[in-house]
Amino acid sequence: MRKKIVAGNWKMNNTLEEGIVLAGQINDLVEKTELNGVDVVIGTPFIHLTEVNKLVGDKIGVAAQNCADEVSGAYTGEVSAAMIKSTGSKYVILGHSERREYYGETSEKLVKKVALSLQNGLTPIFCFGEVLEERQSEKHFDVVKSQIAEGLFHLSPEDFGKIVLAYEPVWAIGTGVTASSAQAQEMHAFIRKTLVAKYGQEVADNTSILYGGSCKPSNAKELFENADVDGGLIGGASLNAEDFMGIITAF
Ligand code: 3PY
Repeated sequence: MRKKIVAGNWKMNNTLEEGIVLAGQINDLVEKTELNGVDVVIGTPFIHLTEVNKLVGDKIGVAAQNCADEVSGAYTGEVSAAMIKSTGSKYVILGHSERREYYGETSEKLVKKVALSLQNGLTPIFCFGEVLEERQSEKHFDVVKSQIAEGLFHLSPEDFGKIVLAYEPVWAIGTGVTASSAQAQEMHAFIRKTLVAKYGQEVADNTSILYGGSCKPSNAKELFENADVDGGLIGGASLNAEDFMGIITAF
């Protein structure tokens, strides 16, 4: 089902105590705000998941930022999809460019992570996007299409319908540079057209496609007004409750 979603990605920020304070502030604001049908998600480090899930009300879903590509066993330092599910979390962010770049996250690994997430009833927020040189050399559409196809196009239409997509141009992540509203819409429309070709109009129309990359209260409205932008995956601005609310209420 296509939904409007604003999902925070805290990345590797906040001690447990700081995370509890921030989640409490976000929850208080969300509880007293009319959300106009927007689903709010907080993506925390693993150590916060249990506590944040206990603290937030029904209007907020909690996400992990990664999961293991194996079921269980001798994988020191890894956290499985089943463990994430057991904290009460509903979502898992997969394939973020920082994981692709720094932790060798390949499409092959992502296929396994997507499968384990779905088997455990988690909704993957599947990220992809081009680097600056790829955009400058006009390869950005091909790159995005391949990342989606390699990570997801083996799925049945039914399973694909459980995925949330997040287009995050790498040149806009942590740089303060945002894709213009027109650049975001152009890519999101291309993604939807790609989904129509693979899965048909109905599945494509029902897929939520989020924009990520330096989205903030000052540019969220313009981005979210686009027909094919269904919300945002928010980095830095999700670390401040009021800024995050400013984005949620931009719809
Ligand atoms: C950003 O906005 O910087 C992000 O990477 C969101 O995931």
